[in-house]
Amino acid sequence: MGVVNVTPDSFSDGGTFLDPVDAVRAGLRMVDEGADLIDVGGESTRPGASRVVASEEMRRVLPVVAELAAAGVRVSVDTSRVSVAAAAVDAGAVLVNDVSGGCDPDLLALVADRGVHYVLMHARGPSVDMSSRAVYGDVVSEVIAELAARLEVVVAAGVAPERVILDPGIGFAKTAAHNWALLNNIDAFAALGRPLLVGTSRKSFLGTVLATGGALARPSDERDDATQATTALLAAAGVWAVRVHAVRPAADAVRVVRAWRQGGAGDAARTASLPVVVPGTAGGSAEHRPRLGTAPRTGAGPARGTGSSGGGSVDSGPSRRARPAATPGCAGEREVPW
Ligand code: PMM
Repeated sequence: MGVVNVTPDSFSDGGTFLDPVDAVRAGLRMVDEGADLIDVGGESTRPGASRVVASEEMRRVLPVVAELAAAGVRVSVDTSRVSVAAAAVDAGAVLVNDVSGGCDPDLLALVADRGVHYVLMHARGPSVDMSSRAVYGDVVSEVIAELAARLEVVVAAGVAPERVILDPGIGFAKTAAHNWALLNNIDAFAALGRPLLVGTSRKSFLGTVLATGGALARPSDERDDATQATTALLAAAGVWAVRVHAVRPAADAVRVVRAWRQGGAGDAARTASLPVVVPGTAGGSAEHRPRLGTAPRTGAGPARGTGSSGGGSVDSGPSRRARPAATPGCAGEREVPW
């Protein structure tokens, strides 16, 4: 998954793709370099970031989503807002990447109705004060338990379980030590029974590890080599996808891991990472095809749900949908903080 942040202030690529022409060009280049998905975001989630208004977020992402989708690119929209997600899906996005952890029932209803894929990322609240929530006894078991609880809410809201991808939320309400513990125990997430997406790219815990003599963290634009180390290890661990800014070296790392496992057979043909079902059509497959590893690490899937919403149109949402009464793991407010 290649990242295109159409923001002035993302820590990793802020200001680089503010012009939609540059953003589209970057997304197309990432696809050429091996990305299966392009994640377009219009709101920075760096620690301490304030939210932008929905109209501005839409203004930033929609032209980019529309143009990439029209060019045949599988587009993911990085948003926790239902209005932005709805417009992006209308413009051709096939996946909603929700860093709020599924806190807005309306967003979940949209995902269910439109039959798009959904990334459920672990977070404990909005970026503005997430550092204060980085308090765990055992971070691995707590993040897994909190993700499992959120997954139940998501499925109860009518989202087909096979369309959900989980993400431990590296850096979101986590210290560097928490991030390393999660990565070192990434296999434990197989118990959740869903594919995993992991985003380590250029994050500050890598900069800290790479600090030299004067103890200054390596700046974000010099963390891509370290990111490739995490990509290789995550691919070897069998995760479904990594979310990266520098696509070519990540794609190379994935191919090397695959060749390593297959005795040098390599990666002759690109495989689709998403079983894309175009909303409103009956086509597509509901099966999960792991992209990075050779062995699915999905464990036993959640018992609920049949995936029958796949390919459904706006007005054909599943009848089992229920509005969740409580949203454990959410800050309690919907639009602000999320
Ligand atoms: N990280 C960022 C933004 N969106 N989405 C998912 N699913 N997982 C992540 O780890 C994640 C994300 C922050 O990184 P950026 O500012 O470079 O986009």
